[in-house]
Order: sequence, then C-alpha cells, then structure tokens
Amino acid sequence: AVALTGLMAGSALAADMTVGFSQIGSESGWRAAETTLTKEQAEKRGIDLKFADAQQKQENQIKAIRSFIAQGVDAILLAPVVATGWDQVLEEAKDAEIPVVLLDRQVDSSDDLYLTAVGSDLEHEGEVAGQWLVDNVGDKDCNVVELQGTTGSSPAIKRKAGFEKAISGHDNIEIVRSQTGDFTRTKGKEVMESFLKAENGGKDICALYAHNDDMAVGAIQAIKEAGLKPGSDILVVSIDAVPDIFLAMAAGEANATVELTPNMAGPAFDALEAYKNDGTMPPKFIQTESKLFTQSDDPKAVYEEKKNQGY
Ligand code: GYE
Repeated sequence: AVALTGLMAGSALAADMTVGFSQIGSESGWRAAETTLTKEQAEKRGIDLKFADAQQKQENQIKAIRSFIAQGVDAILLAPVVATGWDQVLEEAKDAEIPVVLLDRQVDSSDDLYLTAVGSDLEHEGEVAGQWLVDNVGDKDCNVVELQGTTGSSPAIKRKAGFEKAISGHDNIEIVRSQTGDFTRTKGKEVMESFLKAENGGKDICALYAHNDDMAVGAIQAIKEAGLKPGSDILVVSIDAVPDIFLAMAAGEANATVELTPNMAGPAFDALEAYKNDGTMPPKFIQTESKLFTQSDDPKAVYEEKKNQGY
C-alpha cells in the first residue's frame, strides 16, 4: 500500500523536479532575500525553478500559475499577495494534480486546495511586537502610529490583529493613526511624514509600529528629517529582522523587531520531495520561528550574520 501511494503521488525524484514559483515582487529586503534563497535552494537540490515576478498584482500571479499548469510543472510555490480570490486557480492546479505550496502568506481558500503552507504565525508576530511596547511604556500614555502592510494581505490583517490583542486592556496605549505603507521603504517614509504633520510635528507620537522593517527604515528617515530622535522620542517596533534594522538598532534609532526567516523554500522543497518520492503527506502548516530582537542583542553582530543569509 505504501509503494502504491508512492506511485500514485508520482515517483519523480527531486533532481527531475520542475517547480514554478509565483513570487509577489520585491517590495522589501526580506522578500528579495526569500527570492535569492529559493533560487539557491533549488539549485542545490537540482530542481529546475521557473520564476515569475508578479509585480504586486494578483492577476499576474493567476496568469503565472495557469502558465505553470500548461507547462506541466511538477509543483508550484505561491507567495499569495492578498488572501482572497484564489479558489478558482487553485482548483485548476488541483484538477491538473499539481501540488501547490504556499509561502509566507496565507489564503482564505479551503486547505484541501493546497498541499501545505510554510510560514510564520503572523498574528503571533503582531502580538510579540505589541507586548514589547506594553512592557516598555509602563503606565505612560502612548499614542501609536501604525504602518500597515499591503491591504488585503494576510500579514497586514494578522499583524494588525495580533498587535491590537496585545495592547487591549492597556488603556494608556492607543493607535491614533493607521495606514498602509505597502511594505515598502518609500511608502513607509511618505506615510510617516503625513503622520508627523498630523500629530503636532511628531511631538504627539510616542511609538511607531510598522508591519515590516523596510517601512520602519523609511519612517526612521522621516522622523529624523522632522528633527526628532527615532528610538527615543518615538519608539520603533517592527517585524522581519532584515540587516538594515540592526544597523538602526545599533545606532539607537530602532528598538525591536520580530524575526522572520527568508528561507521558506527549504522546508517547502523538503515537503515536496518527500511527497513526490513516497507520498508522505506534510502537515497543512509548517510553522517557522518568530524571535524578538532588541537593542540588547548585539545588533552589530546580528547585522554581520544576517548579511550572509540571503540578504
Ligand atoms: O514581512 C514583508 C513582505 O509576506 C510575511 O511580506 C511576508 C511579508 C514580509 O514583503 O517584508
């Protein structure tokens, strides 16, 4: 029965595998590293990777998936830009018996439409960030501005919810402004400039929560240009742990980040190889770690380490 399952699941060895990867784009340093590591992992394993950059557009991702299906790839990796609107194309992949593995973001579709999802607990990340703030402001009143990720993306939705959960019950902490910065440095800076203007030149802002480090890095620039000190006048907490946020931390300009590994492809290919070789069904969710880093974690040393990890 075991051998039969293996046969039914297809007996392609890893070396023969062709995998299509529909990537969102390169909005952040984290995402660029994920792309680099996915290509590296594929090469190491002898996997033929077909890469498609969707430039932030779901319609481009849907087109890429259809083209992968038409080419008869052995599997598809999908980093879904938004959470909704995937049912139809995932059904098409399923009908073609091509397993789909979700990377780093999640979809609202039923979980029988994909093989597994590799990613972090996005809500937990938001909670860790919020808890850091709760632990560090004490009883002081604290007006928070929030830079959200891409509208409709699972990390934007869940990181917001997690943070709100952590600060709920702490009436001294309040989110006074919240807007999307699309996970980019440029937008992070631009939106932060408008927050600063609206909040008494920034004097009424106690903390910034950014859904990723890149937006925080852009916002840090805006805070400095407004004549305030990021990291002390305005506390900065964000998510990803990209190298540049550790430089900011070393300079005292950022306070905390929650680490997200850019190596989502390693566990994804492990799961696909096992599935292809002997029909092993992976769990529906393969969770990566979320670790908090602060200024006391030797940010300069972490920066050096990070630079060699796909960034
Ligand atoms: O945190 C952000 C990115 O989807 C979880 O997307 C990922 C997020 C990541 O561009 O930097």
